[in-house]
Amino acid sequence: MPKDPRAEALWKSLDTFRIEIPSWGFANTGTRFGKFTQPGAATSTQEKFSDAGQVHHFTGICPTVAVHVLWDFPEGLKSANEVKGYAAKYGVGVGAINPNVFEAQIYKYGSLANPNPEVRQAALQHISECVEIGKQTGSRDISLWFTDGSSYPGTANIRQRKKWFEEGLRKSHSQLAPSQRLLVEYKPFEPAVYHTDIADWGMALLLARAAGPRAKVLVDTGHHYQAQNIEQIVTWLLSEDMLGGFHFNDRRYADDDLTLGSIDPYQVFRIFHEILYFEWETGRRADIAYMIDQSHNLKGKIEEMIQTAVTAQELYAKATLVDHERLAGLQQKCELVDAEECLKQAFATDVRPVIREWKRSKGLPEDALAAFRGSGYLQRIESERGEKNQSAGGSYA
Ligand code: RM4
Ligand code: MN
Ligand code: MN
Repeated sequence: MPKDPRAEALWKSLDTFRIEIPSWGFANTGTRFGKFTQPGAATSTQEKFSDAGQVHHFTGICPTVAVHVLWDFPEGLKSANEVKGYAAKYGVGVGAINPNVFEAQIYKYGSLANPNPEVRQAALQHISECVEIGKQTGSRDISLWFTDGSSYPGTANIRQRKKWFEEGLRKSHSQLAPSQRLLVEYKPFEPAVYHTDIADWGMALLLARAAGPRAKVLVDTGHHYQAQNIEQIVTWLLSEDMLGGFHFNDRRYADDDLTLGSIDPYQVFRIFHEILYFEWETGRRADIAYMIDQSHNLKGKIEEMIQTAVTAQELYAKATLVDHERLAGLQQKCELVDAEECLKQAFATDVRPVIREWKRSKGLPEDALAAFRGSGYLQRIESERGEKNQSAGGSYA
């Protein structure tokens, strides 16, 4: 461990920083117009876990994999043991459980807020099965994202739908084991384009509060309007003890699901900074699940996931370099230039030498991407899966 106290703090933060990767980041994905296939894309849950295991093997910081029920658990609860087996086989754990109440035909007009009570019941039933899956896999978080909303003015009773959501989330919360949490994700648009039932952090916050004490808000960094101050949302949720986790990704226009930090690394740094500043001020660790939610349509899937994990680690490390005590004093005296410089200096510091040293001490490769490329894994899966993937893509029409 280095002697300098700031480098020591950085080192300690590297020991604790972990980020969860999504199973769906390894399968073929595309745009609204169709899927682009990759010869090495995962074609089964087992393959997704195998690929995720590679990311953890080379980075050492991605020990869990978020899963989507439906895509990864074709037989629901009955698939739980099988999925647990894949996780163990490839050296990772099962992370957040993501229910899927947006693909089946019955959800055309919504799930928990569907005017039809039978559909609301079906959605509740699915979420309750996901809670059970979580108990079996030892997953802490049930991560809820809903497409519920409407696309034309006057077509939905928005207040009534809010009540249905309160009711559904309360019932879902009542099924949690004491160790489990519900995370409520928000998104202002898409696929509903006029109104979305859970459109922003304030709505997610109110619904999480209505659901119960173990429901928190999930911030997906791609789910905001242009120019919205995301780190302010983060600070408000922290101060309300309502920030449960993140879906990290970057965006240029809308919910682009680009590689973290590819467009605006300073944004990610500012989020980490606010979290670390909160921790310094309160003397307690913020209980936040850091997760990735990206769709790698064009880049190699495993390579991009490694790139993402490495970027997250570097930006987090930079944020630990902010001198909090000095910053607090400067803020108090309204010393604007020097206060801002506290952030800018930390952001400009090259943390890679310390991270390399930390990796060496953990027996990890210094360059995760190069080590993965040199391993031959990609060539192997491309030849194994190439044929299956050839027929997987194409247009939706
Ligand atoms: C949504 C949202 C959810 C994710 C789906 C696939 O935009 O971000 O978290 O599960 O995409
Ligand atoms: Mn998301
Ligand atoms: Mn999204």
